Amino acid sequence: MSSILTNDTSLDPVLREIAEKVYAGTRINNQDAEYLFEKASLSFVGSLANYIREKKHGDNTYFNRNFHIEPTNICLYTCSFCSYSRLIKKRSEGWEYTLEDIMDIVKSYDDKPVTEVHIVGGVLPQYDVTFYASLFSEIKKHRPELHVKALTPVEYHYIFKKDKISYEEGMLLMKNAGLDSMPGGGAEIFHPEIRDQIAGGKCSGEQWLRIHEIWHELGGRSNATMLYGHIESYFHRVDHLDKLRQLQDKTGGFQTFIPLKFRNQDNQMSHLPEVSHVEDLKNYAISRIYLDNFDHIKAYWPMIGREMAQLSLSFGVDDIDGTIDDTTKIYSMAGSEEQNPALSTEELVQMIRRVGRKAIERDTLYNVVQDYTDVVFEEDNLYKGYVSLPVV
Ligand code: V47
Ligand code: SF4
Repeated sequence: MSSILTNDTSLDPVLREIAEKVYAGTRINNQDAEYLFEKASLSFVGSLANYIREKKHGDNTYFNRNFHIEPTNICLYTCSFCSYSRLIKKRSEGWEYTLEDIMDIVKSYDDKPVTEVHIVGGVLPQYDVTFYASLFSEIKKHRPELHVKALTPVEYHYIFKKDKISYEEGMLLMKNAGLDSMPGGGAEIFHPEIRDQIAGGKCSGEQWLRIHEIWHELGGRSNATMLYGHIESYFHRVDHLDKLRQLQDKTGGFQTFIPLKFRNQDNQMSHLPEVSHVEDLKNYAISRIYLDNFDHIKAYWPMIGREMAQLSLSFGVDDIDGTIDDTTKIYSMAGSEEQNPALSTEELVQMIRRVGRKAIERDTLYNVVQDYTDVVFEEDNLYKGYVSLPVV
C-alpha cells in the first residue's frame, strides 16, 4: 500500500522503509522502534499509529465503568518512583483496610452500574493468600457479576513465596476464589539494569512475565504496563515492549497495553524532570506501532489529564479507562494531573466525541455494554454551534 509517507522521496530512507512495513502489515523490529524514538517526528509516528488504530478499531474508543480499591498505601518495598514506599516508617499516617472495610467499599457501589472493581495497593504481610482468597470470594458472593481485576505479580510473587506455594498452585487458587483478571501494574521496566535501581527487591521482569503466562494458560486475561520517562533509555523501553510482544505471541492473553508516565511528586526520584507531552504522544504511537499483537492501547486519563487523553486518541490510543468516581491515591500522591479523577459517563462520552471519535462502553473483556454513538445528551442541544466547548 502506498501513502503520503511511502511516496515522499525526501523522507529518510530508514523511516520510509518502516512506513512501508507498517502499511504492508509487517512487524517492525527492535532497531526500527529505537530509530522511531530517536529520529522520527511526532507527526510521522502519529500518522502510522493512527493508521493502525483506525484499521483495528475505526473511531471506536472504549471505556468502562469501574472503581478502584487500594487496601493499603503502605508498602514493604522501596520503589524509588513510588510515593507509597515512604510511609512504611510512619505507618500511622497511612491506611490498612480490613476485609470488612474493603467489603464496605464494595457495598457502597451496590446501587451504581459499575462492571469492574480494580484492586491494587501496597504489599504488607497481613495481606496474604488467605486474605485475598477470602476477599475475592466475599466479593463474588455479594455481587457475582462484578468483575474482579486484582493484584499484580508483585503481590502474587510475595504472597505465594510467603505461603511456600508455586505460582501455578497460587494462581489456580486465586482463580477458584473469584479472580477474573489481572491489571497491568508492577511491570515498570523489565530490564535489570533499570529495574534493580528503581524497583529492587520486588519480583523480577522474568517473574512478572511468568506469572502472567501462567494466568493466561489458565484461560485468564490481563493487561500490561510500562513505567517510562525516568532513568531508562529508548533501548530499555524497546526491550520491555519486545518481552511483552514475545509473550503475547505465545499466549495471546494480554488485552491492553498501558504506558504509564513517571510523575515526580513526593517520591525518591522527585529530582528528575518529567518528560514532555510530545514524548508521551510519541511513546503511545510507537507502542501502538510495535505491539502489533495487542488489540488495545490505553491512556490512563487520571494520570495524564483529560486533554492529553483526548490528544492520545490520534496517536494510537483506543481506550481511556473507566468512569472512575473514587480517588485513586497512588497517582494523586505522585502528582497526577487529576487530583480528583472522577468523571461521569456523560462527561467521558463527551470527551471522546469532541475529538471526533465514537464512545463505546465496554466491560473488562471488551464486550460492548453500550454504544453511545446515537445517544443524545442535554448538553448536545445546549452547546450546538458553539466553537468553544467547555473542557469536561
Ligand atoms: O505498577 C507508581 C505506577 C502502577 C508512579 O491494568 C506510577 O487496567 C507514574 O498498573 N508515576 C500501578 N506511575 C497502576 C497500574 C494500572 C493503572 C490503571 C489501569 C491499569 C489496568 C493498571 O502505577 C505501578 C507503577 O508502575 N506508578 N508510582 C509514579 N510516580
Ligand atoms: Fe510497593 Fe508497588 Fe509502590 Fe513498589 S510501586 S513501593 S511495590 S506499592
